[in-house]
Amino acid sequence: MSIDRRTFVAGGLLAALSARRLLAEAAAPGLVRAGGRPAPPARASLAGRPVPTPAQLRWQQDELAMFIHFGVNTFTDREWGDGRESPASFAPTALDARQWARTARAAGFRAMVLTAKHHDGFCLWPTATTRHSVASSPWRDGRGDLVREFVDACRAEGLRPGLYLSPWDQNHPTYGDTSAYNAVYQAQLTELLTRYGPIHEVWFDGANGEGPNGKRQVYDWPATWGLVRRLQPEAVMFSDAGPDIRWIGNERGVAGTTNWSTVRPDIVPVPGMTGDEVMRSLQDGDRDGTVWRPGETDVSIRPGWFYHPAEDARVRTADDLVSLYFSSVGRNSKLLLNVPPDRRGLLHERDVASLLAMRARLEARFARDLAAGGTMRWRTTGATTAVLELDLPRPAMVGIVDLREPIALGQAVAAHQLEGRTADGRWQVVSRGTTIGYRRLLEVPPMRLVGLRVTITDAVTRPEPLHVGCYAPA
Ligand code: FUL
Repeated sequence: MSIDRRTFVAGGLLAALSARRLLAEAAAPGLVRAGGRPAPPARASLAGRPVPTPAQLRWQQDELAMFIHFGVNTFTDREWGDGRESPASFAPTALDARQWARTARAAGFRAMVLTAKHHDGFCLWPTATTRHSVASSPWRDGRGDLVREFVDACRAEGLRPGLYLSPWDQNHPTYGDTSAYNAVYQAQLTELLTRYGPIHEVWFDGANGEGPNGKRQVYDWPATWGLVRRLQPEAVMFSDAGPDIRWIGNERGVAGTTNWSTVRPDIVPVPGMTGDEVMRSLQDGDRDGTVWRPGETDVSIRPGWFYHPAEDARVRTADDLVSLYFSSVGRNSKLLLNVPPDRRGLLHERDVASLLAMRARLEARFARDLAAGGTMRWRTTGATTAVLELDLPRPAMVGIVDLREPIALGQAVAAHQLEGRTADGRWQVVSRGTTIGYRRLLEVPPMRLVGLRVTITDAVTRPEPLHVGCYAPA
């Protein structure tokens, strides 16, 4: 049921202490500061390399965001509507955005993104730009505002809210009449970004199909991005071309094993481009990138993005979800996991069960850092090489190694090797890899170890001390 959008879219030494403080902040439960002041910008950077803004850093540290696809498609059993749906079809019987947010929070998510409008053009808020919205539906007698309920639920549960506004609109009569529709689209964005308080992420896809009048629309990305910056300077904007967060290049939930948060903006200047070099840059980023634009991995818990009763038996298992976590968060990305509400307007029991089981598994896996209390030695061995040696406080079976760079200063490591030391004092190579970034989770063959060594064999600039965590095998 899932549609691959590419088939459619046309077109000095930082003390180890401060690294640890950065990580402690990442883990701090008080992280969500909706409406709070932004942290001061990162002062230092690695030899002039790009660094994240405070908003990009927060976005990454959230690790897990829940994507909510909900709208007329939920009721017509389609993935893409065509804009001719009757607003009367939008009739959830027991909608409770708080249940979405409660589930998200209980499952360890820290943000949520709602489809305020999908390609069919139906708006989930009462907009002045069209009658094709919840205001014409039977839900809450036409007085409902789902964006409001969503944002309120996020805030009540301490989650950062985000909104997806599809530029492709198969309902609006002006679509295809370029400047008229661009004005409508900007008016919609303005409503969304001025009525509901701080919005953390604004999500743009690149789909650009025909409108009801058979005409093709030319989007004005610079104006759109400029408007978001002006109305919500602390929001991050997602699209293939960012400008803040880039698409990871597939909808399978897999980031590149090489994943730079830096990109060359000339390779993907606008959303919706295709080609090998575009896909490579989305997936891996660019070692010589001049802009900080980390990758977001969006994937659904079900085959489709919208709810279909026939897919109730095809919800991803907790094991699948844990493996998605490793292939996204564990590869310097963020996981935007779609969990579509059903026709009641609730997350389905099966999805909720998988999410909570995923959380229990992740907590069990990362319950005890076997490196805590050990001794760490960091040594630079050349202009772009270094070695980190860790003595575990006691011998332990190790199955997962968690490496992190202090990315507030940028991303440096291009190649690394991991060795484990056994009780007889021998070192054995357990893995070799490329980038590390915010977080690199390595599943290694379970071994009883007394120490670990990470050798950085290549970097774009002098690397800063890494954080290393070790966990027992699953
Ligand atoms: C794509 C859309 O075409 C899909 O329907 C879905 O919303 C996905 C997340 O983005 O561009």
